[in-house]
Amino acid sequence: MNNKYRNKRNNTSDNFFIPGWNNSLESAFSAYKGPYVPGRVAVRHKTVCNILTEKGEIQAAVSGAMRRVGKQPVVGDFVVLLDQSDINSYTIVDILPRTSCLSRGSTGESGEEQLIAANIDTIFIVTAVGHDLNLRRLERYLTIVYSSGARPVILINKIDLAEKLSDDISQTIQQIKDMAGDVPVITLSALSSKNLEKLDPFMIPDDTIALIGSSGVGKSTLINALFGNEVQKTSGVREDDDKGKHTTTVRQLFLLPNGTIFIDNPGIREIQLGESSGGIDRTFSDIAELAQNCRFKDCTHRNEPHCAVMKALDEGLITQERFDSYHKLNDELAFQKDKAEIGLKRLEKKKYKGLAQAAKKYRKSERE
Ligand SMILES: Nc1nc2c(ncn2[C@@H]2O[C@H](COP(=O)(O)OP(=O)(O)OP(=O)(O)O)[C@@H](O)[C@H]2O)c(=O)[nH]1
Ligand SMILES: [Mg+2]
Ligand SMILES: [Zn+2]
Repeated sequence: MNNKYRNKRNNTSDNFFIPGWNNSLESAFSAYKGPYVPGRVAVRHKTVCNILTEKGEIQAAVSGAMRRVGKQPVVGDFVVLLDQSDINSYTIVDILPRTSCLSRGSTGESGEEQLIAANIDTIFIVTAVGHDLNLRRLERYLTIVYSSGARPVILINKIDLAEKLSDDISQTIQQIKDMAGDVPVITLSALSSKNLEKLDPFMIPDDTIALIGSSGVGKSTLINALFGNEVQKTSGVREDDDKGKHTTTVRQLFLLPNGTIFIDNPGIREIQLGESSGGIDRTFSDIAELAQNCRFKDCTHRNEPHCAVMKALDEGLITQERFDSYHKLNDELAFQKDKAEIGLKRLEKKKYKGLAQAAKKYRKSERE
């Protein structure tokens, strides 16, 4: 089938398409022979997903076979659907290979990764002038974004609140820029549209952009500003009592008229690192580079002799805060890994118990 057809953007009312569809997805999908159609997950509810297909937006649940192996689609996933539209039914039977996958680690007991969204090209890490502006928090976000495979961009919103930038704020912004290295850092105001045009280079048709950040930093306001009308509800609360209040509760995919795809996310309260080890090295590339000169290959930069990282700390080349933050994130990662292993073992035990019980039941029924 013609890939252009699936991806067409001359969106007259009966002309639907799959946002972000491309040739490699087309060839992955061509392995499916039978009554199958592709689609992209726009919203995930508890039991069903809203999916954009060439026939429009439909709802579908995940097949039993997928559930049994723990395969769960997330927003942004391209999926294969069993098309039984004659009886008004679609079932998700597979997930096409992901190019990127954003996870915020595990918050539950099981230690399983919590996937947020998939197939994202660019992630806007949104923070705002005020109490959210924090170097250490941004290091954390950068780490999970780097591990996702998407390109990070840091947005400092609500710059209108700092009409005349106080020394404090401009100093923090400079520190963020220094920390971010090659990552673009853009100050803007979603409310007054100041510097909104600086986002133009990222507004690439067929690219998918996700917004993440704390609750109340203005992610949905920014989406509305980019769309030029209200597509998302925003909170009307005052600056100082918006803490912990979540206005956006559903993760959702939007299509900008130029063809760029946006995913708005609920505010993240707590970011865990999950499997982000590669992300740490990229976020702390200064430390990773210094570490090449440590005497021991597996130097942990804590108490080993001839440690280039500790030497740089002594000489003031890296700050104590950054050094501490590096260790804190690494410790956390080690903890998460342990937890994931324990969780996995527990899960296996549970599965085994289930099997043993089933076998017992079977043997009993045999005897009867
Ligand atoms: N002064 C100022 N206020 C802003 C700006 N952008 C957003 N706000 C306000 O900040 C509040 C929160 O905005 P939202 O867009 O709902 O924040 P959010 O990040 O989507 O929050 P959650 O959906 O809870 O994650 C609202 O009252 C907005 O009007 C800005 O650039 N300047
Ligand atoms: Mg929101
Ligand atoms: Zn070292």
